[in-house]
Amino acid sequence: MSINTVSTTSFPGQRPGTSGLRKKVSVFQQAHYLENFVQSVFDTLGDCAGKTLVLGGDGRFHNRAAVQTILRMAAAHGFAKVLVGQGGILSTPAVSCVIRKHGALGGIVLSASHNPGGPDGDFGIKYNIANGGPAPESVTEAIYQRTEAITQYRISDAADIDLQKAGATRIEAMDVEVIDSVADYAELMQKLFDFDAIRKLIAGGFRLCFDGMHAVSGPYAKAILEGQLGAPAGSVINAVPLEDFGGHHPDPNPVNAAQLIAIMAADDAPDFGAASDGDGDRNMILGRKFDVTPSDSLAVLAAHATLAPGYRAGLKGIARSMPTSQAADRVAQALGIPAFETPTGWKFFGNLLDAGKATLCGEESYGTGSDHIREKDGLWAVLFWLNLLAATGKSVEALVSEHWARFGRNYYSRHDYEGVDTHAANELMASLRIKLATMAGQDLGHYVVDFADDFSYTDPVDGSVAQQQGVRIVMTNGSRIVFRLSGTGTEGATLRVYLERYEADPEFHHLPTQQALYPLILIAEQVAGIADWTGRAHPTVTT
Ligand code: G16
Repeated sequence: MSINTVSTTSFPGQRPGTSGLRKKVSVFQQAHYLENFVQSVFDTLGDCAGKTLVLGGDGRFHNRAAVQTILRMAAAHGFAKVLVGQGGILSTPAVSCVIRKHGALGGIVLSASHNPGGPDGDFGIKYNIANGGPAPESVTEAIYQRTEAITQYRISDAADIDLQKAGATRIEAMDVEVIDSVADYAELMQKLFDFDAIRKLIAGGFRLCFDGMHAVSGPYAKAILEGQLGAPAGSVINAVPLEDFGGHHPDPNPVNAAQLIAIMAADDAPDFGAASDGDGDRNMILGRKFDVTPSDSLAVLAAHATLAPGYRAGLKGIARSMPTSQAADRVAQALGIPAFETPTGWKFFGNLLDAGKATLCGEESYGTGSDHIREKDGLWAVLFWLNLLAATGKSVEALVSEHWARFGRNYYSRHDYEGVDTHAANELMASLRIKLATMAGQDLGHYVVDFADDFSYTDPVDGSVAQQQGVRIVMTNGSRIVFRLSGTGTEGATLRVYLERYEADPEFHHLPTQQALYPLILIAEQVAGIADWTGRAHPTVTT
């Protein structure tokens, strides 16, 4: 074995987006592309002697090859040890959990999350810091600057290691430990939730269906839901991770999880349905013939949190991303705890969690989590719901309907226009920004504009500022329209339009969502000139 220094030249555009660097697999397969980015991460970290790195991914195409490359580079950079998931598999929440439990310097997650996989699909890489969470923008920006200047990287010429067998081996002077992908994570879940109560619920005939979407959470769900909690075999569907996710889009929303939606819509549907995404950090929650929006899920979990053993002491605060509905704010107000509004991106929750300002966090993009780790956590949300259902004996629909009756309902929907011409999308946003200054007080049919701005966030812990985080038009009655461009797509631009209407009167709590939001949808299309700029009469995906 020897360590070689390889000359390289920089690639343009290796700037991490909302959640790491995401590109087509073919881009990552170019010679030196992955190596340049990894060396830039290591250079940004500096001396790693004596330090431990955690490494794993969601099992998508190119995962194993990338793991072997990164191991050889970590050895060349002088890491003392790497903990790598068996088969190269670790869900994003599991990486966060393992970093924290083992006091690692950080971790590398190989995933493009909910984006499709396979040779023609997407690949991604993300660095997480010692608190287990995504690197903040100061770090990702330093990594990017390094990718622009890189001229060489260092790599061992050691042979591939056997990722299938748990146990210890060495590359150069570095210890490599192949760890059980599920064990540390499952141990943490047992501390947070009342497994006995959930076991009893299931033994009593309560039926559930979890859709692993042929992505990373299948093995975790099998081990915990079927193995530890006694759900009958087959309760977890699409449980085997596949390199191309079976050709599907591993994105847990009513459009992409169509099989689960059909199961939950049947007359003999299970009591509870859920799905997770490519890397296991997202969740979708369903009741029998009933779906729960991610924003409502956060609010319901917050309102009942003390029923779960890990949250008995109560919540310190609740944080949500700006486009997420304001339902959770109402719970925070009732509990007398602070509510935080951050830009889109889980990394913005890290400081609030570290500082003990927030306990629960959530995003409209099917992400929910807490201070137990520093990533959103799909299976954690599922277990939290199961704990609440076991503790209250109520159905999903009853819990949500009662919540609306108490707090009012925030009707909510997101309209995505995918694969839009990037220039046109930027022009649309620019033209919206020009209108902002004159919008306050404008009469828009059923609504009067209270204020309109481009969301800017000052982190209450370190004072860092993030600007241009989404154009919002807020009506005098609290209803809102938000426009922003996605930071996770790999083809053209994706325009996201977020629509929210608050309804206090229980008599109007059971309208079809798109109908309830129709006047706002029309305003959004007109104000932004969506059809003119994008050439699209309708969104690609409505959730
Ligand atoms: C990532 C981020 C989330 C964000 C989501 C969508 O999730 O971690 O915070 O809400 O992308 O971002 P955008 O609207 O910019 O596409 P994931 O699950 O893809 O890592």
